[in-house]
Amino acid sequence: MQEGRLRWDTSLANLVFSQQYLHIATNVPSSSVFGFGEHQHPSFKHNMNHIAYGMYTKDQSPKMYANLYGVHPFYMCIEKDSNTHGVLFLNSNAQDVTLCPEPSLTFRTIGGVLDFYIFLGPTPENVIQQYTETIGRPHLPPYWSLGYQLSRWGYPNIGAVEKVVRRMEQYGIPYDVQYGDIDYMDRQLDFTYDKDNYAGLPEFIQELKKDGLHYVIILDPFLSKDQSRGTYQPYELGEQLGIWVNNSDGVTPAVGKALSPGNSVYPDYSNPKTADWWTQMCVQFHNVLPYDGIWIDMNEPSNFLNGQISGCAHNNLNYPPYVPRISDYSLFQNTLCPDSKSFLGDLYDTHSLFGWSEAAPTFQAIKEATGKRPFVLSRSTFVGNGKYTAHWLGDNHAVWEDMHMSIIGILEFNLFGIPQVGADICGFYYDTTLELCLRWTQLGAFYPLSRNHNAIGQKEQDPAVFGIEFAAIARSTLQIRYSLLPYLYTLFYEAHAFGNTVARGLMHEFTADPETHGIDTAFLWGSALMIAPVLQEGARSVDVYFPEAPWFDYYTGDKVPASSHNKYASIHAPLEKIPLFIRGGYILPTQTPATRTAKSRLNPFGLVVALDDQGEASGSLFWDDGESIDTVENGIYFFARYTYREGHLKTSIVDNNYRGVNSLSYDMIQFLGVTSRPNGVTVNGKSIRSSDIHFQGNGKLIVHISAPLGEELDLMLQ
Ligand code: MIG
Repeated sequence: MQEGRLRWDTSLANLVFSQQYLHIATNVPSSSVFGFGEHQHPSFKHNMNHIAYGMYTKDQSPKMYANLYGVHPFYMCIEKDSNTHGVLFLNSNAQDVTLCPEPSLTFRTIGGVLDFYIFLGPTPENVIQQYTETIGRPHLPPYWSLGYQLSRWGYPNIGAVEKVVRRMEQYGIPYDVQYGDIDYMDRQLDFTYDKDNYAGLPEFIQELKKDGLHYVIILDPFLSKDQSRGTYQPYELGEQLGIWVNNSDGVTPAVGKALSPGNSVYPDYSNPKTADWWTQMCVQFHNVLPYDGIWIDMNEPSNFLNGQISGCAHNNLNYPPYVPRISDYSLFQNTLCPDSKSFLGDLYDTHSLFGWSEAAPTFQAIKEATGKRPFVLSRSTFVGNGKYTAHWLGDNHAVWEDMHMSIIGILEFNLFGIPQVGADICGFYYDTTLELCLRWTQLGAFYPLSRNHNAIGQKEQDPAVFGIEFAAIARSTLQIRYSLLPYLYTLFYEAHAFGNTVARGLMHEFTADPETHGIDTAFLWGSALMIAPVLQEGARSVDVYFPEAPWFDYYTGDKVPASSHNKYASIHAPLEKIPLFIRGGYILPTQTPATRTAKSRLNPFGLVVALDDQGEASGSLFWDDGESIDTVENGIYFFARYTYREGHLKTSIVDNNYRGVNSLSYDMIQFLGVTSRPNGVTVNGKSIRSSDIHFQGNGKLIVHISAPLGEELDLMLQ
């Protein structure tokens, strides 16, 4: 980091600091600016041509430039010398930021204080490590939640779910999680299930579990207040406790209209009493429906009315003098009135914290109910949500453009410290098409959160519904995901322990190459795996940019020729293939896939050793039981570091406190970029039979071995 470099120069405009209008503007050192959320916009690297983004949580299907479900006033800027810094504006009021070509940023908010944090990097990864150190590191997800997930709104009954489970099985498509959307509920009432259409749901969930599947249920943050007395305990108890968001009088509950029948009240999760009640309701409901995880939806909070039933009064909170550039310039469109009262203050100040405040009590509830590591999927998020939840990008459309947008969203949420993120694979609204859904399944196999979901009324779009050819492609692509899960899980460990991103833009790794700043059609898992999906209908090739580094084709092991470096090369991508590349210098742990992670976790491990130009590589593996609470904090895990140099692959076991490794072994080591066939290979001093050594002319060498995972491996190429 250079001394005396100016990253924030606020001499641009006057500072305004008043009760309901705060304004500060700054020049920034370059126009390579990333972040601010949650929005859909056409490029990861922001357009600085007078673009304004509002930030105020809103139930709104992704729409260009509009404020969406979450609020993240955080950006990262790559300076001219490629040092990178990040800035958080910690403020929960409705606000906007305007990006201008000077380059400059203008922040306007309508409350709170000007509370800025600057993270000096100097690398993009360092920035996110420092940012998440401040706001809370992402939780370690349960291993099963890294498996493939299936959902839809509109399974009419349990039989429809059964049918999907069966055809997934029939085609052997890897799959770990089934969701229950609001269809499972009795009239969309939280903490109930439909005893007609979903009769036997508890037993059904038990059956799924026996089969290694997990079941995640949706819950909405509103409770119907209009059920007959004595029939809806969650509401009655909450009413007794007085835990709802209140009207401006601070006493009477704010009443809106949402999914459930009648009118609804909203739990005020910022009140510790509400948090306790919610946790208790979720725990109690687990005795009825043995769910594994919880999906919290509509927590912006969403309301089908604009404000309360009685409307919003004409005052400074509901109609502030300056309304930021948010949709419809309204603070109460499809939500409660800003003058409503929460425990922490007026919704005017706390509105965008609603979903965030629901996260910790839901996380806690799953811990208590299951005794296992929680999985919470939240639609609304704020700064710090990653500590408790995953996120999906909301109600997208089954159109090609939204596939591209999903990459941008995923990269952004990795900047926001919520690395377990994905978009609805194949699209939520509209009927998908076979080719779109196929390409999206391929891309979605590499979302950190890989979930196919769609809306009621749309056609079925699970990967088993399109017939045998589609199913075969989905199977083989998801098998790649499953075989790489040990690598992905290790990245999640690094995110949890050190704050690294999981999915990252090429610019994180090749910051000095300005071409990478603008790339959002390809992305990386960690440092070592590049994913370059087909994003266009009819395309059978992808133009892939190869930054200066050794790259190997994942499928063949062929080395990308140096003549293709620092430029775009056309890569063949027939329907059955998503282009993938492994970066030289890295070692990736793998495992033989299975249709469930419960099974794949017992399979033999492998290593992919991709050599750099010096013939060296390194990597690591984090492993634990995948589901216990706080394994990292309690040190109950296995961690190995791998290095390869001068023909010598070595493991050093750094932590060895997970007994489960004792029944696991390595069965294959793959080398990429080997210059010639070795004369022999030894493992821990013993020679490997030559029939177990396969060398391909392109530098790919496969060695079949049998060695315990829990012991240090010492492999020599002679
Ligand atoms: O009014 O639960 O974004 O994923 O399927 C719609 C039904 C409420 C919105 C979510 C979507 C979910 C749907 N929900």
